Amino acid sequence: MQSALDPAGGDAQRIYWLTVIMTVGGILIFLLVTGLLLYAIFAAPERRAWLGDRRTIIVGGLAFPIVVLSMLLPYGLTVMRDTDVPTPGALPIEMVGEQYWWRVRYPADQERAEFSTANELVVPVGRPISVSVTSADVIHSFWIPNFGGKIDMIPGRINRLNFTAERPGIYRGVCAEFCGDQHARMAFDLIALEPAEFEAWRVDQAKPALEPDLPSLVRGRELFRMGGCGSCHVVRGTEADGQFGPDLTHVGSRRTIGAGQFPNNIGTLAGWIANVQHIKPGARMPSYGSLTGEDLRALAGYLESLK
Ligand code: HEC
Ligand SMILES: [Cu+2]
Repeated sequence: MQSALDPAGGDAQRIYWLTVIMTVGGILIFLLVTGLLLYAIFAAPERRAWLGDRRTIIVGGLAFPIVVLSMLLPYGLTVMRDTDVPTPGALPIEMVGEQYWWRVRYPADQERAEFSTANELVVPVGRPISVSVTSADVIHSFWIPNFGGKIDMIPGRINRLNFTAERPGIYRGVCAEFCGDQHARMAFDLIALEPAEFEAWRVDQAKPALEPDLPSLVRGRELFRMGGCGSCHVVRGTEADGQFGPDLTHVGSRRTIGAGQFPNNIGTLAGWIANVQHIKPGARMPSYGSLTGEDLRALAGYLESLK
């Protein structure tokens, strides 16, 4: 679900009402003025004489716009003042736009270690969130329509977006600034969880990867090592420590792969590994077309087991 007309957080609500009031108000005034114009053209001269009155001019041409505009201006300024306000105690999360995916980092706090994930921004409902965004390559733009404003991700600069999710749910976010071939395939999920669920998720994500417990999964891990996947991907707890691509430590727990492109399951994982340049041409990962079907299944099975 992705809609600016279904606000799910504080700012989005305010911006939504500003849009509604401006649009409806604008339409009403447009209809009024058009009505008067038609009346002035078509009404009999004796009947429309009042239109030329001094009083009509003062009321319609002076008083009306002054009253309307001096109400709208403070309203608009108040919305602006109340929008994107940093809240003390907000949960900090960092996101980095990459061609063509999203790196998401949860910094350490007193109790928890930091960890990274990809293409999923998981937040607790009811708690203010402060997302700092930047980019690793070109300018991207971070936009979750249900949560209000979009914000540019600019290399070498940190921008912030503050919001609070009001109800649990999954909301789609997109890159809103053309950033290369696969710009249109650069999406992510904002997943708003109840606070307790969020805590459980966070504890799980901070853990190192699960040890494979089946021969086929052990084989999958071996293929991952031999294929050099670890030069671009981290799997915490193994020797794979590449920083270029998404952190795969808990890739099996994610809803989608490829920045929101495919549902996450063993079939799509295998398809991704063998054909990434076919299904997301220009993505910065090579296709591994020469793996046998059996190896591909073992490798995809291993990734899928990384919950
Ligand atoms: C040259 C660096 C590089 C190598 C080598 C590489 N990858 Fe990737 N991988 C990437 C990048 C970059 C992405 C993100 C692409 C995108 O979504 O646009 C990615 C995405 C993925 C994803 C999807 C993750 C997600 O959450 O969306 C999986 C799964 C994956 N790679 C598995 C592998 C496997 C398995 C290997 C080894 C056979 C491998 N990769 C080798 C760079 C690499
Ligand atoms: Cu982008």
